[in-house]
Amino acid sequence: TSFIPTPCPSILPLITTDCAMAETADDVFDDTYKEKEGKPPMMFVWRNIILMSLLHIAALYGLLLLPSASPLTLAWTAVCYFISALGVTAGAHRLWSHRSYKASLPLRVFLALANSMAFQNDIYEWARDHRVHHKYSETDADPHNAKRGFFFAHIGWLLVRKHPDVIEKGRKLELSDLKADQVVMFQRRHYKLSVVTLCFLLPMLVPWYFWGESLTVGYFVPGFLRYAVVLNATWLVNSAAHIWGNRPYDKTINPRENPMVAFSAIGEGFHNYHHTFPFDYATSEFGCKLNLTTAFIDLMCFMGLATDCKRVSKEMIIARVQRTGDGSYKSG
Ligand code: ST9
Ligand code: ZN
Ligand code: ZN
Repeated sequence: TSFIPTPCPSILPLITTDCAMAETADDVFDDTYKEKEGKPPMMFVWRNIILMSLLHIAALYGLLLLPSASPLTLAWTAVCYFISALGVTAGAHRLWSHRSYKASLPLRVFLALANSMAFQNDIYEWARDHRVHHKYSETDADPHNAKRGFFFAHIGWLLVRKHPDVIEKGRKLELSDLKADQVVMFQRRHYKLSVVTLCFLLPMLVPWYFWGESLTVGYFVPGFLRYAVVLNATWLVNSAAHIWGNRPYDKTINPRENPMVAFSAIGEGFHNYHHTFPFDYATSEFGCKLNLTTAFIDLMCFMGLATDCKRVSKEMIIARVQRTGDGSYKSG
């Protein structure tokens, strides 16, 4: 594995060595930022409140339609869940936000298409918000600051205007790697069309065309229900995994190890580890355990489509556990 060692801007001398392997330094916590005095007004975005409510009503209707869906449609729904989840986990998160491995062009194209199926903002915007989340975690400059409570971290942050510090700090991030990636920029240019096609039309039309499923079931089950479940599984990483769980690697930060979240988010709930070592491609010490995304990236490496997976050494983990862990560490 080859690294381009980047000087870590982190302030804690203790963790400087831990992030010397990082390829982007802008996902490392910066404790020089000081929140401004006073609370800015909470400005509701009614369009989003209405659309998110309608989405969840449509998803509930999809739940009611589940008994009338054919087994093939249910299997297709699971396939759509897995593909769209990978577009977020292996794509927007581990590849584009953290640069924790390298992906060939065909894999990047697949991940960008899968990402549009997940409809969670385009990759550029997602990665920019995510880097600012790591760098200013749980401050006013964090888009889904978990100190503002479960609801805000889960969905509330998408229903109000952003705190001005999110935008101010986000504008200073180093994003040249994203701007230089033609796949990322192509997806951004054609985002709306790609979402309509991949998040809604494709999931609905495949069951209708290939095995005669009704368009209604196709629209509400692999369409809206799957979309809403993937969204909520993702949001649980920001809410539940910042609130409930152990902190074996760093007890001074809020993100936690939460196996339930890891299960639903195909490997992304080991959040205390991930915020401690954001450049690790597995986002967990334990490889593929509860971590289908790591299994997928390993498969891509085996097929020659991915390389340079970054990993933290056991010695570095143990040293960190002894220095900052909460005492709950289990090595397996
Ligand atoms: C969704 C995203 O759900 C989910 C992300 C979750 C992340 C999870 C991370 C956890 C770890 C990974 C786990 C993965 C697990 C996956 C499991 C799968 C099973 N920096 O945005 P605007 C600029 S999306 C720099 O309008 P407002 C911006 O460029 C769901 N600049 O802010 C613009 O400038 P200009 C569907 C920034 O007005 C200006 O500011 N989508 C930044 O405050 C205004 O931008 C939605 O629901 C930044 N960070 O509105 C849509 N941010 O004008 C949601 C902004 O120059 N979004 N700027 O271009 C919105 O409607 C709005 O963004 C808003 C805020 C209402 C929330
Ligand atoms: Zn991350
Ligand atoms: Zn987090």
